[in-house]
Amino acid sequence: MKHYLELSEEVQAAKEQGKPVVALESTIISHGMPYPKNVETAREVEQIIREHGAVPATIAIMDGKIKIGLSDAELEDFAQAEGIAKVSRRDLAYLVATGQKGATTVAATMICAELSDIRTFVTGGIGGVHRGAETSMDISADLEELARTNVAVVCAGAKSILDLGLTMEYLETKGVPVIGYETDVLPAFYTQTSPFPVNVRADDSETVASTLKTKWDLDLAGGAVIANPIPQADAIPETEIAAVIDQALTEADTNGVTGKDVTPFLLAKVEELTGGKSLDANIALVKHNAHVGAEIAVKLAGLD
Ligand code: PSU
Ligand code: MN
Repeated sequence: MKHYLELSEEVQAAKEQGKPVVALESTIISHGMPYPKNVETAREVEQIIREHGAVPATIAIMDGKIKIGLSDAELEDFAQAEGIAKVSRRDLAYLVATGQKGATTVAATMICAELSDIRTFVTGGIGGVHRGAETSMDISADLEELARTNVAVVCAGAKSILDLGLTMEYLETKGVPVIGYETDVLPAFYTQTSPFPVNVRADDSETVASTLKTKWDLDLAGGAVIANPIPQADAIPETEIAAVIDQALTEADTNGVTGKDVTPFLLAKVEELTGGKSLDANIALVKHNAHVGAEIAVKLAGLD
């Protein structure tokens, strides 16, 4: 299996020295943000992780390999190239086997992180149960992955393009801890709060790290959501974002958007309708997650 993995020199060195490594996804780069802010953000996020004592590993598929850690030129390529496949669990083998480029979602990044023994993963938001899922059955594969793969995902909750209540129910059923980082309620990506209580609250990275270590020591398989609210200064007022999301959802419906295209369509539409304000918020929250995620990875490494 290991011959499918290709670690960057930086990640390889970190592994040999027992330094903490933080995984990062590539779908957020190729399908989640426009060029050039996508690559600028990717670089800044990697830098924040280094400044907090961990090593970043952006994960993507290319040349028949699962790349764990991308070079600057590879990051630039994933940020610019058109038509890169969005890779979730079911797509992974085909993209590797055919040597095509693929950007990994939360689900696929978790799989690849676990294969390379990385336990902490930082992103913006996870996929979830879509509104109307009772008829569309559109439930992100990210949730099933959280149920089975041993990687903690540091995020700013999930966007209210989703049904956050059903998303929390699904995670509860699947036994996935949702740890609120300095919060009692699930953050809703652009806003610090939502009406939905988290599972447990942690006010420091030690508590998160020891909870994760204990979970895995007890063979409680699966990941965890570490829900870290967007900084207040970067949040978008609830009423403002709610109207935009409603319009984006209507347009997705009118245009007949389905399957894996739904989330990228909604992200781009929300950005367009807020005149780029949502993108600024998105960048700010990912950087904040990088800071918190690196601290958790450092604490976890200390416990091992
Ligand atoms: N939510 C965001 N930004 C993103 C995504 C979700 O706020 O970039 C991406 C992630 O890669 C996530 C994927 O894993 O979308 C979920 O897609 P789907 O809903 O098709 O499972
Ligand atoms: Mn979907």
